[in-house]
Amino acid sequence: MVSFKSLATFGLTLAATSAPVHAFSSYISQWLPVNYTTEGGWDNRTFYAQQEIVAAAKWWSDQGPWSVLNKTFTAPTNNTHDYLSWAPYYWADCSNVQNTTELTPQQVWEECNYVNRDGQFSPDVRLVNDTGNFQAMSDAVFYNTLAYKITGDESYAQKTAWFIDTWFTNNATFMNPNLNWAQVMRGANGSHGGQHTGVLDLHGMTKVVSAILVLRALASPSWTPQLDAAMNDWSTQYVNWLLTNDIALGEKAATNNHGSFYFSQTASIQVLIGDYAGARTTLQEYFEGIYLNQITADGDQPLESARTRPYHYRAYNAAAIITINRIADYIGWNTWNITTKAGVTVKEAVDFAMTKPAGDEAADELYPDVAAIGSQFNDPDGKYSSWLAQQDNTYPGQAYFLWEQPFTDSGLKVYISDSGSVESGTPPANSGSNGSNGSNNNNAAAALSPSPMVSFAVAALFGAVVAAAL
Ligand SMILES: *[C@@H]1O[C@H](CO)[C@@H](O)[C@H](O)[C@H]1NC(C)=O
Ligand SMILES: *[C@@H]1O[C@H](CO)[C@@H](O)[C@H](O)[C@H]1NC(C)=O
Ligand SMILES: *[C@@H]1O[C@H](CO)[C@@H](O)[C@H](O)[C@H]1NC(C)=O
Ligand SMILES: *[C@@H]1O[C@H](CO)[C@@H](O)[C@H](O)[C@H]1NC(C)=O
Ligand SMILES: *[C@@H]1O[C@H](CO)[C@@H](O)[C@H](O)[C@H]1NC(C)=O
Ligand SMILES: *[C@@H]1O[C@H](CO)[C@@H](O)[C@H](O)[C@H]1NC(C)=O
Ligand SMILES: *[C@@H]1O[C@H](CO)[C@@H](O)[C@H](O)[C@H]1NC(C)=O
Ligand SMILES: *[C@@H]1O[C@H](CO)[C@@H](O)[C@H](O)[C@H]1NC(C)=O
Ligand SMILES: *[C@@H]1O[C@H](CO)[C@@H](O)[C@H](O)[C@H]1NC(C)=O
Ligand SMILES: *[C@@H]1O[C@H](CO)[C@@H](O)[C@H](O)[C@H]1NC(C)=O
Ligand SMILES: CC(=O)N[C@H]1CO[C@H](CO)[C@@H](O)[C@@H]1O
Repeated sequence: MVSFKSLATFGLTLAATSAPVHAFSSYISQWLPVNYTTEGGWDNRTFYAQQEIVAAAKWWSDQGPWSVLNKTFTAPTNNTHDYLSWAPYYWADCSNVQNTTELTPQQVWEECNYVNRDGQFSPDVRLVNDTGNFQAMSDAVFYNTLAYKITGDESYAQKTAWFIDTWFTNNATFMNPNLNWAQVMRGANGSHGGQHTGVLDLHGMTKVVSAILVLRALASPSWTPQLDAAMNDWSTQYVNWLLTNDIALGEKAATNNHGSFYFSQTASIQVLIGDYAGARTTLQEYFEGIYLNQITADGDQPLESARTRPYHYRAYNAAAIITINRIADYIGWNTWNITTKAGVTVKEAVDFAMTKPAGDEAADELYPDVAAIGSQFNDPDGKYSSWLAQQDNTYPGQAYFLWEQPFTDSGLKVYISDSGSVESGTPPANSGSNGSNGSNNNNAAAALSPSPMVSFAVAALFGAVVAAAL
């Protein structure tokens, strides 16, 4: 039932400032096509997407590094290395407590009952923010790896290695390789233990893993043999937890997006440690298991449409399936045409999702899925590109346009603004962007870059703002 989403909404509530800020995208789920990324030589239509990626890498980097030790709370073990998160959609209802004065936060967490409000974030849930920090780390790793390839500047790879070391392997700051305390149920009637739904908190591992595969393939000096060995060691322990622990197996049994992300996360880590046979078994279990009932003949994903935020959840599960297909690609198994019981694939799931209005949900969550299907299935009649062009006339400047190729830019003109946002058209004459006025260029990355770069004044502002949330 439970998922987590929209740090955007949450961060804005808690930390809004007056400064307008550009939100760099945090994609739901990605698996970089490793050979395509490593080989480079991309079509120059991706020029602005590349610039956007470099700006995003810088923006995320300025906020790091991140560690589970950053939080001021600990799990009930008192072990500072334990990952901890609270159940996101459970709200305190203190009507069971006969209090005559305000309760302290601690009393609320212990004495009040907690009630599920699907899709709505409990206001204080990110006081324990390992979830947000992991997401930020995974995005920083993802964008910095791409920026490294784009610019050839080793400092981006150094950042990637630093962020990975700090979160996973550094002796002082590492996370224990388990999720025993994820999405903990608080309250008088809560279990105070981790729930299987919390395994979803690390679904962004696919971004980290595919980035590491790229660094390995590029033989980056920053990705040292020591770090590689330490990360393999961590991953071996963690995947063992995923494959055997009861909490993890509960998530594996989930039939909706939770199950899908269990399989994408697990298979990706098996690939990282070189266990391709294990990865294949994991993927096969998905395609012969929960996948079969996830998409109906009309392309609906009924388990997602039933939720309080159906547009988000359809895009979310489709993103998981796309990632699963890409991991299979990596180990040399083309699964894109494997059908559900109803005879359809993720293509039909995205087709269906495209027909539904976003309502008050974030419309752009679906765009990377649409581009993925368009590039993977060649978009012969321009259905996906013309839909995207209608929804977002800046899409050729969005990061995903770099790796969702081949895919047309629909002839759209874009540029990257001083703050790093993708804009439609050509830059205003006196804009600081694109070299016409270098005075506000504070982007070290651009300065170091051997390739032509826009000058970005990327503001390091309040965190939290992510366009395409989880
Ligand atoms: C790539 O496109 C950009 C933007 O249109 C242009 O400035 C640049 O010269 C192009 N580079 C090449 C190698 O064509
Ligand atoms: C989070 O922890 C890392 C590792 O100790 C540290 O370098 C970083 O400054 C911390 N971040 C914050 C915001 O405290
Ligand atoms: C954790 O610390 C608290 C407060 O000091 C203590 O009451 C509790 O017994 C400790 N838990 C464990 C598992 O050591
Ligand atoms: C009881 O505590 C809750 C939580 O602090 C608070 O919202 C509520 O107003 C309190 N009740 C009274 C009568 O003070
Ligand atoms: C906790 O109590 C609330 C209010 O009575 C109820 O709605 C909820 O289902 C309970 N949760 C659990 C896990 O029992
Ligand atoms: C790691 O930390 C532990 C305890 O904090 C210490 O005993 C051990 O020697 C450290 N290992 C390394 C390689 O620094
Ligand atoms: C990626 O490149 C490697 C090395 O050239 C090759 O062995 C592998 O088959 C390629 N993978 C895919 C999915 O094309
Ligand atoms: C699906 O199968 C068709 C027919 O064999 C093939 O042309 C197409 O390339 C396949 N799609 C993908 C994404 O592999
Ligand atoms: C260049 O940008 C700076 C900072 O935005 C601005 O103050 C200045 O007027 C601009 N100069 C020109 C020639 O546009
Ligand atoms: C949670 O972490 C993210 C990423 O570091 C940050 O942007 C966000 O502001 C944090 N949320 C809160 C409530 O601190
Ligand atoms: C389209 C365009 O004008 N691109 C330019 C942006 O700025 C960089 C660096 O100043 C130039 O190299 C690009 O040609």
